[in-house]
Parts: sequence; C-alpha cells; structure tokens
Amino acid sequence: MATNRTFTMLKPDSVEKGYIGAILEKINASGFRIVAVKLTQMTKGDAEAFYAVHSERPFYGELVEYMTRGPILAAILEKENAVEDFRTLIGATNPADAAEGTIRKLYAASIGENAVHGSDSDENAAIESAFHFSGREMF
Ligand code: DAT
Ligand code: MG
Repeated sequence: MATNRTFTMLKPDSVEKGYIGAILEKINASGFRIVAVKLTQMTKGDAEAFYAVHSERPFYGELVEYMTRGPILAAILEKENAVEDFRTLIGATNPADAAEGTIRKLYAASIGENAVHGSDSDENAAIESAFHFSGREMF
C-alpha cells in the first residue's frame, strides 16, 4: 500500500468543546503524520462549495450553518492507506452507529454534529487539501 495523504477537519463542535488536543493525540497515536495544520473559519460560500455534493439533501442548510459557526482545525495527514485507515479511525457518520474507540463514538454528539471530517477518496483528499492549504503550508 502506498504512503499517501488524507484531509481532515475537526469541526466547530470539537473546537468549542476543547477536544482538539485529545483528537490530535489519537490521530498521532494511530500512526498519522501531520503534514499541514491550521485553525480557520469557513465562510458560507466555502461550506456550500465544500459540501456541494450534498446541496440537494434536506440537511444541507443546517450543515452549512454548523460548519461556519466557529473555527475548525484543518489538517492534512500522511500514512500508508491514509484515506481508508482514517475513515476507520473516525467511525460511521452517525456516532450512534460508530464502533467503540472511534473518534465519532468518543467525541461526536449527533449525525449532524459529528466532530470530524475525513476524505472519502484519494481524489477528494487532494481536492479538499488544496481547498484549505497552499503548497507552502504543506510539510
Ligand atoms: P461523512 O462525513 O461520514 O463522509 P457524508 O459525506 O455522507 O458523511 O455527509 C457529510 C456530512 O453531512 C456529515 O458528516 C454530517 C452531515 N450529514 C450527513 N447525513 C446527515 C443526516 N442524515 N442528517 C444530518 N446531517 C447529515
Ligand atoms: Mg463525506
């Protein structure tokens, strides 16, 4: 398996509740290297574009409101099989369905406010990383 990268956001609820340290510790302990990291806040336009694939879904408006209500921690992570392994680490979209020990099981409140984002493909990881970071911010 190739060493590769994924993109994550610790969403506004994680930042508000003070979970950044604990979640980054878990990410590090799971073998991911942080390639890029920053606190940033998405504008309405940013969130609408980032989640454009969900624009016809009934929760789209709430999702955009949630993702823009405060800062997020955006990061790029490197590991063998990064995309798939990170999706395993974060758990199911709905924390009620997430496996024991996953980030969403431990830290997410609901399907709408589910603590963390993880890219779902190598292609989307590259697109999402470029959405938030310039080349000189990646190490
Ligand atoms: P994931 O974040 O696990 O990739 P997704 O891409 O299907 O999940 O959806 C993106 C986000 O949209 C998800 O993290 C939370 C929100 N969302 C998804 N399904 C939802 C639902 N049924 N009700 C409310 N919010 C939902
Ligand atoms: Mg998704």
